[in-house]
Amino acid sequence: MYDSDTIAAIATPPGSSAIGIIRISGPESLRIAASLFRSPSFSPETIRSHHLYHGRIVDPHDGCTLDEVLVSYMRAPTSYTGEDVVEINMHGGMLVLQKTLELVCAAGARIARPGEFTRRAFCNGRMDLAQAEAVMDIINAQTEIGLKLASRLLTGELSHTINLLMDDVIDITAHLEAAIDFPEDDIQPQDAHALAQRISGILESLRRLQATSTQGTMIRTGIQAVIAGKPNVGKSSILNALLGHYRAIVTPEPGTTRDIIQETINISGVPVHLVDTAGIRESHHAVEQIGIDMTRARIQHADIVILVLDGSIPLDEFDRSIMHMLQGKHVLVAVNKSDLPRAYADDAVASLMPHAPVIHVSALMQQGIDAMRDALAAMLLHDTPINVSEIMVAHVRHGHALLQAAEALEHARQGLQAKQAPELIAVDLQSALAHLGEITGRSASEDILDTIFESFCIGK
Ligand SMILES: Nc1nc2c(ncn2[C@@H]2O[C@H](COP(=O)(O)OP(=O)(O)OP(=O)(O)O)[C@@H](O)[C@H]2O)c(=O)[nH]1
Ligand SMILES: [Mg+2]
Repeated sequence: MYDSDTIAAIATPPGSSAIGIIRISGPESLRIAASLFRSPSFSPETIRSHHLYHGRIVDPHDGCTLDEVLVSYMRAPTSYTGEDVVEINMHGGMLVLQKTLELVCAAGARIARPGEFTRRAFCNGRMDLAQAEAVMDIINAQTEIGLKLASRLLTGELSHTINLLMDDVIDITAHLEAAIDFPEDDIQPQDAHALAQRISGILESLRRLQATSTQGTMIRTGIQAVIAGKPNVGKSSILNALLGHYRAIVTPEPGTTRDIIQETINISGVPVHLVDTAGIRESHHAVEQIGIDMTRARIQHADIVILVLDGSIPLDEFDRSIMHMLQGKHVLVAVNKSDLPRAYADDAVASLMPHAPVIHVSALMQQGIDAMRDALAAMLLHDTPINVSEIMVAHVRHGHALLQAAEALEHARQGLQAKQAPELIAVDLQSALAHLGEITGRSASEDILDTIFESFCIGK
C-alpha cells in the first residue's frame, strides 16, 4: 500500500565519502528539517524551492552542532517523489550521517523502505513503471551501451510507444463496443476486415519490440561465461589475458584454482561475467573436490562455456569426459598453448564438439585473445550488431508482457476473421490492454509493484 507519511534515508552508499546525502520526502519534510537546521538565510516561511542553503545541523537536545551542511528543498509537486522533499548534503562519514538520520526520525520521519522514494514518484505520476525500472538500470548499468539503453528507457520512449499502441487497441475496442451496444448493427464484413488489419499492424509493432528483448536483456544483465577444462590447461591464464591484468593465480602445479573467481568484461557492449573454475579431474583431495563440484554446478547454469584444452599434449580421457559433459551447452573451444608444437589436429576436437567454434590461443604470449573476444561476440549477438538507435526491450518482464499481449491480439484477430461475437473479441482486446498496461504500470498489480521496488536500494 502507498503511504503518505514522511520518510527518510541515507541516499549515498555506506562507508566514508566526501559527501553524504540524507533524503526526506513527505508532508513533514520541511518542518523536520527546520527543527534541526540553523542558518541565517533560512526560515521555513521564506525558503525558496530548488535553492541551496548553507548552515549547520544542530542536535535540538543539547544545541551542539553535528555538521556543516547544505540543505535543499524541492516543493511538491516538482520534486523526484512529487512530494515535499528535503536533501541534506553533509560530510560523508557513516556516524555523522547515521546520527543525523536518527534526529530526522526522532523529529517525525520514518526510515524509508527500499525503493520507496521511487515508488512514491510512480504513485504520484512523476514517472511510469518502466521509467522507475530505468532508474535502477542506470545505477546498475555495466557497459556504455547498457547505460544508453537505460537512459532511453528513463526518457519514457518505450512507455510512449506502448501508450500509442494501447490507444489504438482502445479505439478498436470502442468500435466493437458499438456493435455490442447495438446488436442490430452487426460488424459489417468490411469493418471486420479493416479492424483485423489494424490489429495486424499493432501485432507487427509488438513483435518487433519483443524481438529485441533477448539482446536487450543480455545487455542489461550480462551473461555467465564459465571457463572450464582439466587442470593446468591455462584457464586462469586465459581469464587474466581476457581481463588484461593478473587476477587469478597461475602456477605450473595442476589443481591451483579451487575457489570460483568471477570478473566482468565488456564484449561488444554485453557485460560478460567470466567465471574461472577448478580444473576437473578425479581428485582425492577434499578441498579440490569441493572446487570441482562447484565447477560442475557453475557449468550447469552457464550461458556459455569456454572449454580450454592444452594443444601441446594429446587429448586424454579427462578432456573427453568434460566434452561429453558439455553436450547441449553453448561452447567455445580455446585450444591453448599455441606457442608450443601441436599435439593433435582440429578434427580431433570437431569430431567431439561438432557445433563449437574453435580458437587457437596462447594465453602466455597474449596471442589469439582478440579472436577469442570476436568469437564470443559472434556467439552472443548471433552476428546481429546491437542497434541502439531503435527502442529495445531490456527487461524479461516487459518481453513477457509483450508476448502475452501479442497472443491475446492474435486471438482477437482470428476471432474477427471467424466472425466471432464482438463480446468475445472485446475480452481478448481487454486482455491485451491489461498486459501492455503492466509495462507502464497502468494495470500493474500490487504484487508486481512490490517485486519491482523491493529490488531497489534504500534511499532510491
Ligand atoms: N607455454 C604456455 N604455457 C602456458 C600458457 N597458458 C598457461 N600456461 C602455463 O600453464 C600452467 C598452468 O596455467 P594456469 O593458468 O594456472 O592453468 P589452469 O588451467 O588455471 O590450472 P588449474 O587452476 O590448476 O586448473 C602455468 O605454468 C602457465 O604458465 C600458454 O599459452 N603457453
Ligand atoms: Mg587455474
